[in-house]
Amino acid sequence: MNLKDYLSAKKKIIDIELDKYMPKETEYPQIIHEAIRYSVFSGGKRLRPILVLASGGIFLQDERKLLPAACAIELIHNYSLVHDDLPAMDDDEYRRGRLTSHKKFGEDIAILAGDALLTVAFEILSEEVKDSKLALKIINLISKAIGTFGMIGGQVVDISWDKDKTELPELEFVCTHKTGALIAVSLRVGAVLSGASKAEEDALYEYGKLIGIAFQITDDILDEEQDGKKGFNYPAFLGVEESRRRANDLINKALAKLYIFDKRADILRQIAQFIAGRKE
Ligand code: GRG
Repeated sequence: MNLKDYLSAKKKIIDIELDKYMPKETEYPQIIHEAIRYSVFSGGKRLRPILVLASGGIFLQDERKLLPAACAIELIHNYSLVHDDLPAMDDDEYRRGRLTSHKKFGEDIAILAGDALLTVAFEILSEEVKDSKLALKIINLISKAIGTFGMIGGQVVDISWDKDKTELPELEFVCTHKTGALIAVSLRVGAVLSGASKAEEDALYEYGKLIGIAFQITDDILDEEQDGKKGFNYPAFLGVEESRRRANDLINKALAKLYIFDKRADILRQIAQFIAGRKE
């Protein structure tokens, strides 16, 4: 299957599954259910859950075992975007081409919608990963990836850096933690759920870390090239050309991590190439 077909087929499966987990808009108190559905079903690429499926898909034919965790990770991603858009953080008016949650529902509901998305993710993990030992392991891995030594830590450094003092290592920290940690754990979760060996799990996790940084660098390049947004990002430090070179270098290193796998990892190889060349 080519990558475009794979991505669109998996996105459909994930959307159907997410719909099952999200309370209906008619459920009381309606406003919060409307707000969480508004953010979740607004056209995200579903990259992280697709990475869970692609990683686990190396070892498993039946992806039903992977879907709850894949959805939980997507919900966590959506929580992070809703909170990141708030006036206290990035203060963004639009996301995925529509009003951000706080612009549409007010700040109070947007904060609660983010909280609800994070909470429901752990509800899903604790209920739907049927092997309780595995569930505990996955919950632990994800909590670490999104906590103060992971995504939240990256966000803290991102919002608190000083224009005149920021150096490249801080930018790298933001990149690996804010963006990379959730991407990397997606690969790891797929591996753990599907019974990969420790060496296989480690290889996939390393691949995830590398594509996670490359993903952020290409995001920065797109911001600069398409939206003219200037910020403390890779193009600002290194220029567009060097940033692109760095992203390609990371992708090559990520591809090298997959050498232990046969053609069942081809989708991950294609995803890595896609990240390097992405235009959205
Ligand atoms: C608020 C705790 C907290 C954390 C926020 C991830 C994050 C941390 C903020 C997002 C800021 C941002 C836009 C970072 C750039 C990289 C990135 C994560 C882009 C969005 O991910 P995509 O492109 O989004 O996968 P879609 O819309 O496809 O789901």
